[in-house]
Amino acid sequence: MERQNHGLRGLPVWDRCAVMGILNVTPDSFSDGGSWLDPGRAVEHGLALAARGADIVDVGGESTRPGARRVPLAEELARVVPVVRGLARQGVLVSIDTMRAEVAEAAVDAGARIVNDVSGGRADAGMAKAVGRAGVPFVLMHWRGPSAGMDELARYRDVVPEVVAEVGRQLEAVVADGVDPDQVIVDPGLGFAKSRPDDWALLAALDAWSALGRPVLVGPSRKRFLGELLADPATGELRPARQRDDATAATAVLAAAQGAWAVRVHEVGAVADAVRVAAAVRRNRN
Ligand code: PMM
Repeated sequence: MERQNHGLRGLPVWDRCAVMGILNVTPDSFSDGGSWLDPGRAVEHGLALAARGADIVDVGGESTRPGARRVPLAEELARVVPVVRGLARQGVLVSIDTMRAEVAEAAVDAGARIVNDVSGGRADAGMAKAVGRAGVPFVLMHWRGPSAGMDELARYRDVVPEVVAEVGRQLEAVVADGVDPDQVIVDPGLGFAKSRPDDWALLAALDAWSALGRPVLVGPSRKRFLGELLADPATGELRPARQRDDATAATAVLAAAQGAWAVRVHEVGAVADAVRVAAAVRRNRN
């Protein structure tokens, strides 16, 4: 049977691509902002995600949508820590989606077992050291700069090798700061300093990441490249974010079929089935 854990310590071994359910405790995330700001409701939603098949619940307190402004540290802590604690107490495997070392540390103290940093350790000079001390798995996403100006940073000659190389260099940087290389998960960062063609090119070429020898997480959920693909042919209007879940499930199948370690999604039900289908096909390939 295929082993998908890649030696990550502190995590279960899944025989398929894992499903990471998204829990944004924010007023302004692009597709679910404002839905789960109350900690009690957020914990309930996290439990529902787990019940529907999320292997991991990713808790975030700061929106990273294009143009988003930073949230004060105290506000981010107040949003996420009670939710992480509430879910961890009930046995949910929680990851913390943050660019701040202090939030990562507080979340790990509250029971988070993965740190997911969309800046890959670049936004906060203390992040890699904090993760190194905690010893938990670290999601290192490709990032070129803050959300407020990231669309202007989407300039590539050959996006796939450039993104892989930049993540490779950042992997070396975080390891130099104390992160165990065997605990790193890499992520192409769909939608972050990427044009829509860049997103498709990256989704189509997940095998390129084998050069780094690390598990790959992909976050396609409800993103704009799907909204554009499915735009109304008559008006050109983008498919609304909450009507992109079927397309998200399709991207999850494609990612899982290419050997992704995990997919990060808002609506887990169809995706939980989809990754099992992809695993069955992979097991039957010659
Ligand atoms: N995308 C978003 C937030 N966090 N984390 C990782 N590792 N990869 C992603 O692609 C990613 C992320 C933005 O989406 P959201 O606002 O719907 O959570």
